Amino acid sequence: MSQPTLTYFDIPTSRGEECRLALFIAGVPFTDERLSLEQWQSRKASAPFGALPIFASEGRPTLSQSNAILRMLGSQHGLLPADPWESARHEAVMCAVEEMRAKLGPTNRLKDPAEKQAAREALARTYFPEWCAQVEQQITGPFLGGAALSVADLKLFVAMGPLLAGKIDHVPTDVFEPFPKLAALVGAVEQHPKVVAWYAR
Ligand SMILES: N[C@@H](CCC(=O)N[C@@H](CS)C(=O)NCC(=O)O)C(=O)O
Repeated sequence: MSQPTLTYFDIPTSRGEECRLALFIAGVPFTDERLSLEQWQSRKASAPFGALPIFASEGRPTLSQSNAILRMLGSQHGLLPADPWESARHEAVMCAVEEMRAKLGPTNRLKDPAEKQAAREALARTYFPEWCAQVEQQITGPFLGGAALSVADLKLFVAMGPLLAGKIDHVPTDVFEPFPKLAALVGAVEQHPKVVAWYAR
């Protein structure tokens, strides 16, 4: 049986990266397929929901939607709690990350610099403090559910790392200062030996 394939763009951020990290940490040998935008155009129509990442495994229908892929990998490989209620709580945080991306993502596509700045500053003033406060309340520490790393931690790390590091223009890092558990979680994932190993490859 051939190894499964995770298909995404060749960028170290966002939804595909969190799936690659989960596969690597779980120790699953996989084909890390990275598409250029041109290659993607010819594949888009065949993707289940017209978007990446997708995860293909022999004998199974191709899986789409990052949270579904993460949930499946998490349940199969001990990267989600065994308790269904606690596992659903982790999934709720992953859904919250997708909601946050739905707010931030459109600002990436704004062409007018003044418009982009205004949109990002508005998110920094109102949306992010509220969203982070909600997520902060969910974190046991250091990881979401305590000592064990989960796929929800990987998703928070990939989504929040650039924001906490000040890499997103017009979203100042002091927005995140009132949320020490969130910062500690992102730091703990970054220092996890398997995450370090993934970025050292
Ligand atoms: N809800 C989907 C969103 C997928 C999504 O928007 N993927 C982007 C990349 S992160 C994409 O494929 N963009 C190219 C396109 O839509 O053609 C998920 O969580 O996987």
